[in-house]
Amino acid sequence: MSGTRQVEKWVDEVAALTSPAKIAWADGSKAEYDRLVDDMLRDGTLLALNSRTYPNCYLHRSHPSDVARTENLTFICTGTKEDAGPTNNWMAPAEAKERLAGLFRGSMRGRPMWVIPYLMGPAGSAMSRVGVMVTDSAYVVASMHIMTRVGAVAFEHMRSDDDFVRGLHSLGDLSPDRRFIMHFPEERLIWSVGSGYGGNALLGKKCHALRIASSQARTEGWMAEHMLILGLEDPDGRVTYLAAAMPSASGKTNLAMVVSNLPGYRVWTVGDDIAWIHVDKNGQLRAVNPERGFFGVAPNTSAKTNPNGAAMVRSNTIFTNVALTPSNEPWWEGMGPEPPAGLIDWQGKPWTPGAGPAAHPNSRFTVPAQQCPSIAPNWEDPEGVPISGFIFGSRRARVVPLVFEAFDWNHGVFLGSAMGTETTAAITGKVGVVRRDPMAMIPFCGYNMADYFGHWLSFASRLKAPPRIFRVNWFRRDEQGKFLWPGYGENVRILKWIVERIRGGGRAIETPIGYVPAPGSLDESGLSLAPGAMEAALRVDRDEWRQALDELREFYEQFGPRMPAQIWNAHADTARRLGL
Ligand code: GTP
Ligand code: SPV
Ligand code: MN
Repeated sequence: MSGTRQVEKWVDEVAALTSPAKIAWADGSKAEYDRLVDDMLRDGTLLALNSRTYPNCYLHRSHPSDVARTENLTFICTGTKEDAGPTNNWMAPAEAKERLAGLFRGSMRGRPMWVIPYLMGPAGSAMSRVGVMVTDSAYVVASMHIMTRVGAVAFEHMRSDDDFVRGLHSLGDLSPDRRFIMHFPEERLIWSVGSGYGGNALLGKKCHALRIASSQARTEGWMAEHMLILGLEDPDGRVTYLAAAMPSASGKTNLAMVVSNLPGYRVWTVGDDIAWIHVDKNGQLRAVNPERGFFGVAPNTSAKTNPNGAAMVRSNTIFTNVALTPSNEPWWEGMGPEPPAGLIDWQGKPWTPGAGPAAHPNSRFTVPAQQCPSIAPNWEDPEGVPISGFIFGSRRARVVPLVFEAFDWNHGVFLGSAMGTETTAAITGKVGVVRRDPMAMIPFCGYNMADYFGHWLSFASRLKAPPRIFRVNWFRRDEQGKFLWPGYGENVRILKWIVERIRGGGRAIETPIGYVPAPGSLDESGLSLAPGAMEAALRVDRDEWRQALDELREFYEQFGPRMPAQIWNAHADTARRLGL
């Protein structure tokens, strides 16, 4: 197989740079996947797991210094620094290419180079987009098989000869000193070298479907967001679709497939990480999941916390950096059973209790979305699903109530822009530090974030009825540091209130920051919270918010005059309502 003339031309250029021993075009077939797996079992890239309890499941161990996204090595290479904005690393395109050409030159010598044509989004959808990725990693090819739609289907969706995102990837020597993840949004081009892990290397995901796509979406009038998509079915059988942005390792996968603790309610999964959202001809937002699989966090996935997640990874799954039991089964912290004797840690060494986590905190599973028991029957509908509400969630031990609703669209965009979160193991660096993460997009916005806020604001006038916007925080803690809210399956109670608000009915009280559930309006049937816990989870603390607004002012100021006036106005209105 080969693609259009433009594809072939680019592949030739790349091959001239990287000098591979041969070029293999991926067709996305099962035979090809099986061959890749066989090769990787032979050379030790994969280990076969217990074929009785985990059929067609494999374990991969990445290089110990290559276990999470490296944001400090990730760049947006626009013509001007201002177009990348103050929250992105920037390098001039010519300089970036010169530096990386040095690393790519001859990097595939003696080894095969795969060309992976892939489609992001359902077949037949006008919202879907094409990429062509080149890589020297068999693990990446197999992962792309699971995460995207690989093969001829990609070429069939090209709207012109050069309608594809170019992605060049090489493992290089895996040294963080020679690792770069470079984006050229103006050329729809990605160059990634020196990492074989996750969002650094599976270029269809963060690099294409978020960083390049967000820039493309701005030009074309749609949205590329770090959001799950779910449908909440109520006891009358009505399904309301919501999209929720939450930072990395902060609950999207869990919420997207949550098993309801409320009788009569059920959640259908459309996507767990990325949403592409368009305005249809009736002024309604419609979302598709550009991905075909889940690359989800393993630790804390259990039959208790995430029964659908636990069930779906029992076959056809590639695990990366989890621990291994003596019976060749994967194991991670929070899985449920106690660690068995003779456990092997994520680096392949014997594990002893007290020696730190056996599975890497950012260990993950890669699994076809189709295997999720709650996958929505219409998850690949080319028209997408109609979005009635947006949720912004983050990890905050303090300040942010369990749930509240924005006054209107502009206020909701302000709340999204105001998000802060405690960092997780999904990125290298310190865990648990509060940082600004507007719309959970700080690592993924391929252009100036002030312009991104402006883009969000621009939808109000294009929509018949803009979706309601909600803010959630499952992670608020009490004085002793304990979570105030049990989370997981109980989060359906919050979804229920949100859908009641959207459909009319759910009761709320007005506070300076938005509408908070009125006492008794959250369904607490069958739930026993500690006395006072609900009040504490919903409380709006004036002093904490005053400080938050100060921090926010500092964050906004770095954007200078590019910051939309509506955001500053919402900030000022909040201060005024707080009596400041
Ligand atoms: P990315 O794939 O990195 O974008 O992350 P994600 O947002 O899909 O994260 P995921 O759902 O995998 O959440 C990962 C972490 O959040 C795990 O440690 C979970 O246990 C924890 N988590 C998810 N939901 C809840 C919740 O409701 N309450 C609490 N306390 N923890 C949660
Ligand atoms: C995230 O970090 O938000 C992820 C995992 O979804 S990765 O694909 O590695 O970026
Ligand atoms: Mn993510």
